[in-house]
Amino acid sequence: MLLSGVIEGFYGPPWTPAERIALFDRMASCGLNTYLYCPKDDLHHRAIWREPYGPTDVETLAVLAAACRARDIRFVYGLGPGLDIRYGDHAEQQRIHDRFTQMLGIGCDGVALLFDDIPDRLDPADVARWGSLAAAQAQVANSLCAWVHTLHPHALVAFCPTPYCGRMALAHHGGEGYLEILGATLAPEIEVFWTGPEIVSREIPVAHVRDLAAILRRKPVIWDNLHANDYDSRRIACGPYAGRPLALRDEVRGLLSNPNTEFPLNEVPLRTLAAFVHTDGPWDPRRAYLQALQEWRPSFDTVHGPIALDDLVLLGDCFYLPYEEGPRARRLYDQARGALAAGSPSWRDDAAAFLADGGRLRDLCGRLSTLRDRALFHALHRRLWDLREELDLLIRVVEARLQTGDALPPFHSGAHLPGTCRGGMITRLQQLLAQHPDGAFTSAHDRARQDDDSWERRGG
Ligand code: GDL
Repeated sequence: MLLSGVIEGFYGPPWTPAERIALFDRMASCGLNTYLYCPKDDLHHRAIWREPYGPTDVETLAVLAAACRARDIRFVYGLGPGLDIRYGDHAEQQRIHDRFTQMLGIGCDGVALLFDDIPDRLDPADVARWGSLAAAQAQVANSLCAWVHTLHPHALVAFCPTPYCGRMALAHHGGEGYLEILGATLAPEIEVFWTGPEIVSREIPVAHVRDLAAILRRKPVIWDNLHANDYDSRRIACGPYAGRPLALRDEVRGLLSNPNTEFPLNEVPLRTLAAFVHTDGPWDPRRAYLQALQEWRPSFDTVHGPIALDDLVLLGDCFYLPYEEGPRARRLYDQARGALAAGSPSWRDDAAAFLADGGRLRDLCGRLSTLRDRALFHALHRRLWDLREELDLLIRVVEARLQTGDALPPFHSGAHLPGTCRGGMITRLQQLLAQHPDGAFTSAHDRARQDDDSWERRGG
């Protein structure tokens, strides 16, 4: 059976127990079967992995395990000892077993050893003993697997390699031949995670996965970061599960999504993943997205009444997928660009269209502050605020242009003073480098110098 479901494996605040129960309900209702617990910022998962959980945490995890069991969902517990483990030290292996004894004891039915995002070098004693990082890690995982299977023959055992995507493998992250050594030495019953060609993969082609499977000597479990947003606090990934052909389902052992950090924002990612897993085809991600938004819409009830589906689509399209906005957002962007373009013969048409659609979206962002579902509002709030602010500014500029004629006059607004508008250290640092469409960064020195001069003139 294909493993399908959710990885709580992002950086940032882990989900609350109540959110996880809501997750399991959603998973059960749409037929997702596996949950992997491994929030990077559960201190016991990585930073203090050697320390056993205290009784309160154990009780919390036991409740989750029971909730999964009641819904026929596999509860896999993941441990990330890679930041500082000494692979050859027997006591370290014992500590790993101790943690999993604790977790298997509360009813989890799968274990995972995760070696992602760790230093890719070995302690000299381990180099002498194992020869490579891959061999050292495989040995720890094999010993865990053998031990777990003596106690629980059907428990899932999974492993995340240090190079976990195509780009890392090409860069020989983890050492020369890491994946080949892993494929040859890791016990065949251990599942291996993989995020695709990239950490956040726009597409995961069948050929890519087949090549990998040949090296690993097993089909991978996809750890899908398509909907993760922990790497950029201004974004949400609310678009559909996309960029993966249906045929991928036959090439992998599982498809698990590591989605948005804010739990309430994951309705579309989860519903469309489930639709992808279960559809008899054909597969149309946009259709699945529209369907999922329709199902999500009741949560968007405000004190002034419901939100129209059309408005929700426009909003969702602004927070779509990592590499693309949805079509309605793209249209809005083109209208705004056209309305500002110098010498464009159609700028007035674009301006009118932008004022209509942009104004609607700006007002919607305001109205959503009265969402009855306050958890949803809190999860959305910062992004809604940012979007509304930028739209509001653009609307004022376009209105000023419409009044003065063809030229775009410099626009001053008492509500957008330098420093309070797009200010702060992070913005200033971002402005030091310009990124080009091919991904390259170059110095934005001249621009930054102008900013610095104006900063100094303001007495900053
Ligand atoms: C990663 C991390 C993951 C994080 C994600 C998105 C894996 C295997 N590890 O590299 O914890 O949430 O990127 O930022 O994906």
